[in-house]
Amino acid sequence: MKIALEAEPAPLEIDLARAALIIIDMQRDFLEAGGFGEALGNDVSRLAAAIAPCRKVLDAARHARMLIIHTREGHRPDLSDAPRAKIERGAPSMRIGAPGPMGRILVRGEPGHDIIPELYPAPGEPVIDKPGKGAFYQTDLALLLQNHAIETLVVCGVTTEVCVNTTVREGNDRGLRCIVLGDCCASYFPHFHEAGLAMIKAQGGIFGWVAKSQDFLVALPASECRQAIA
Ligand code: TIU
Repeated sequence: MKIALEAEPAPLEIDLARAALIIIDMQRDFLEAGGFGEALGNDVSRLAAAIAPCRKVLDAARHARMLIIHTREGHRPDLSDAPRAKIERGAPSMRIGAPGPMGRILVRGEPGHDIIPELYPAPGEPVIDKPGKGAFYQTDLALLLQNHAIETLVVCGVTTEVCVNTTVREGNDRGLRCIVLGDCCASYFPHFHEAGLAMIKAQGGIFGWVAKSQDFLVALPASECRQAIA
């Protein structure tokens, strides 16, 4: 089923059977106090605005039976997949792997590494554990999208200018149509959020499109699109 979506720089049509919702790094480490985001000196409360819109989009996408993919940034407990240049930043007590109130910072399996309860993956929804900022780097995301014949990514998550932007740029270069739902993304820096969205949609949509979650929700059919088309 094809839907028409209001977006910038221009409206577009999406084949929902070939579209996936990808929710980037909505992890406790970024959104809650005591995690990686705070260790980097950020006000983590700035990310809270994205949670409710993401939840609405997640519910609607589940209802419409879209493919839904979650990502988490983090590293193996022995940090063998974390570059030294990434670890050796900031005060030693606040670095990746250091113990914090939610376990070791940005380490897989620790409470802080997991996705916030409001957006927790349902059974069967793939979770991509990524060592970098981009969701394609050193993961099987491209293979998974290829096997599902996905050509469009609807992108939500944090932070707008870091992992969301990096993933959109990676996806765009791989031939994917990337649509970022702006109000489902957030940054520790409001002006970076705005700039991050502006960069995507500038120059005729140089990396992709930016849309409002409400416009996506209105465009989605209430029916079971994936099964209807299969
Ligand atoms: N620091 C920051 O803005 N972001 C990250 O480190 N990772 C993600 O964006 N997920």
